[in-house]
Amino acid sequence: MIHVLLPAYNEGEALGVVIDGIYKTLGGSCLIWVVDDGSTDSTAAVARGRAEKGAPVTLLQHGRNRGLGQAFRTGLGAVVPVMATDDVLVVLDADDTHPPALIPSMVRLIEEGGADLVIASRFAPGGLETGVPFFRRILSAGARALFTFLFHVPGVRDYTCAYRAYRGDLLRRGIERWGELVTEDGFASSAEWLLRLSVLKPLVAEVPLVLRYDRKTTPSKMKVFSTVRRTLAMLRRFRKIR
Ligand SMILES: Nc1nc2c(ncn2[C@@H]2O[C@H](COP(=O)(O)OP(=O)(O)O)[C@@H](O)[C@H]2O)c(=O)[nH]1
Ligand SMILES: [Mg+2]
Repeated sequence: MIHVLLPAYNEGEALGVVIDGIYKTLGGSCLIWVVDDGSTDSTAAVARGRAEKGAPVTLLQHGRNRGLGQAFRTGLGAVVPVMATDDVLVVLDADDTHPPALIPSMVRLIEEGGADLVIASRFAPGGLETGVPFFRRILSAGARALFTFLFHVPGVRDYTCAYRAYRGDLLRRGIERWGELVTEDGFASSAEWLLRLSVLKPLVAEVPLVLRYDRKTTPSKMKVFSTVRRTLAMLRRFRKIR
């Protein structure tokens, strides 16, 4: 079974397209978990509408906005307990910039034993970013250099893209090791999750991601300066506890 986790905060305009793309790609072999994090737009209504039409969507909701990391924790808390060892969890943005067409190749790498963790990577050969503001490109390139320097994880080029697939067993071992895979509340949570799993020495593979930022209809929720600050603090803490 493939579980797909979509953290969504005010993604009403994009979420329907994303769910339809996933369902078209995977059909009945998936369960889609939407974490609506206190959205004030149609996000919840869109998820419910797709479920009523028969798409395998489960809606998890926070009463108020609690941040991307808390959405990941809520999602992990719901999904991991129902995952079999070789089930796969795929996480992607709900803003229609992460093409669902990559999911089958990511899942195949895990099912065929080639990987425990697969990253849709902007920095793998063939990867590309379209429409990403210059400043954001500098940031992700800078993050890549810093992470590689401090914590090089074999197989990883893209440490900050959240579009990934995880083997159920890896997630379960990670939770046994750490209690929580995610403690950060904001966007630093995604890198934290990867670093925490890295101590288990997973087999990591990347597939090239063409990040379609030019398709983004909803505003970015990333607070750039706070993300940089929190990421640096997370890295300092991780050095001490790993
Ligand atoms: N649940 C939840 N999801 C969020 C929050 N902030 C952002 N997201 C989601 O996380 C994903 C990444 O945010 P996005 O705006 O696409 O960031 P960007 O693509 O890096 O500019 C999207 O699916 C957002 O809806 C939040 O506070 N809570
Ligand atoms: Mg996005």
